[in-house]
Amino acid sequence: MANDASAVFDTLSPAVSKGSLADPFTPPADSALWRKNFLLGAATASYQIEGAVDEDGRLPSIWDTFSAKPGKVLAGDTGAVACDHYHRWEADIEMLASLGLEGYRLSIAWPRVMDAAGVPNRKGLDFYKRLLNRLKEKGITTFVTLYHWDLPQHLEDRGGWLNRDTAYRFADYADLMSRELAGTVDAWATLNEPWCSAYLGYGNGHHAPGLANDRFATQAMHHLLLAHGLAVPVLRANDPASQKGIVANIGRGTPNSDSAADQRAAHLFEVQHNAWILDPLLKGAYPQDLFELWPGTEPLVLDGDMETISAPLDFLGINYYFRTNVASDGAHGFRDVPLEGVERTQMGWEVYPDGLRDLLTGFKKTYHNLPPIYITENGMASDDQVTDGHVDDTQRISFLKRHLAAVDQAIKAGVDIRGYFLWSLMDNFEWVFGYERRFGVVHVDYSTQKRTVKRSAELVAKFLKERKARA
Ligand code: IFM
Repeated sequence: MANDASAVFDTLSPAVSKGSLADPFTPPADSALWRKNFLLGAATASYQIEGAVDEDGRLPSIWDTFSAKPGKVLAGDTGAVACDHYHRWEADIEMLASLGLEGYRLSIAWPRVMDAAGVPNRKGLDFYKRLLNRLKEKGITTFVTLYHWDLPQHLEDRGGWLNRDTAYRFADYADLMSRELAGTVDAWATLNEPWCSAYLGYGNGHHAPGLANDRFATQAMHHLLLAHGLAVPVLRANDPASQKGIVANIGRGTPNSDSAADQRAAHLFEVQHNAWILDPLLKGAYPQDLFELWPGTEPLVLDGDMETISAPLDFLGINYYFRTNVASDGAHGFRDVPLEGVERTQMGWEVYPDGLRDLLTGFKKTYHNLPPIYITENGMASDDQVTDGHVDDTQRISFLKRHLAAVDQAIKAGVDIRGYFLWSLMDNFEWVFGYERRFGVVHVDYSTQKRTVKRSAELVAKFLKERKARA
């Protein structure tokens, strides 16, 4: 669904809109990206942009608690203000539309819309209603994620994702949201990146709630996937016209040598990052190799759980960022062996577009029931500065071009990929890295909240305008 914001394009950098700058972004003429129905949008998440953590009845989330603990987040940053999107949402939607972006992926803050007894919080619900209605008025396709890591703290106080009951509370939350928001959401994603919630949150403790135990990680994952499986039929019943799916981050692991041990290490890396989530969803079983890596960590699974988890999906969201080069650790697992002389981003992550193509084509072979795919996140952080009112994010432009070429190659190899969302619409709270790492295609000055469209966004806008003109 395209929106009509071409007039605003003319307010962008004059050099780009007049075509006097070289265009290092526009895909080649034979790229699938030129297809009008290939959705090109941008993504954000509630805790990373909204701020207003104490307003209108919002309850604390595990990220409020975690980021308040000394030493957990770089520079002691928290999401208390973030991009102040809760107050600036109208201007932010204007900006999104002005770029001609056709899709917007956002998430709902669970602690903003429901209290501990499950009673709806009208003020919180109204915020999302206004936002989604405005997006619909603008003709923007809406992808709504129900859980992008901001678990209500009161649920964590009762065990969080280690407690099976949290999965049932999630289904209640999905019920409320889909009854309230039906008709304004084109696609529902239950969870964002359960790998991060389970492993970083409960396995190594780097993320909220900060627990570190492999057994916790596998049990938390099971309850997260169960929550997803319980929510899907609820969403189908309440909002039949929308698509239902889930978003997984995927990782490419490559072997450091041809040795059988290193090949096995790379396989185990991908089992831990990809198959741990995709096998239960698409095959109805956990990969047994996972328990070779983490012996004795099999989760408690009740009768019927795997059927619930593996109910058919309308789409699978894929988030991809980098690859990891690994070697055998000499025991059951793998260890990272960072490659020298490769291109990296501000995160230190290797730029490796082929990994996206190779994983997607591999999934098509592995999963015969692979649903249509949206790339729900892809992008990079760079230390962007505003100079004379402009941000020249050269590395990001090249990164996006190369990753979109990888998507095009996967489509040509037969993978059904329907769209791509830039991560992120604007710089935001990058979890444990706070505000230092800038992933946006729009720069945010956190002292003034001024937004400055980066050159990458100008070029995406220029391409979308050309595509629209040709349609
Ligand atoms: O910022 C995150 C996002 O919340 C989830 N996917 C990865 C992004 C970059 O780290």
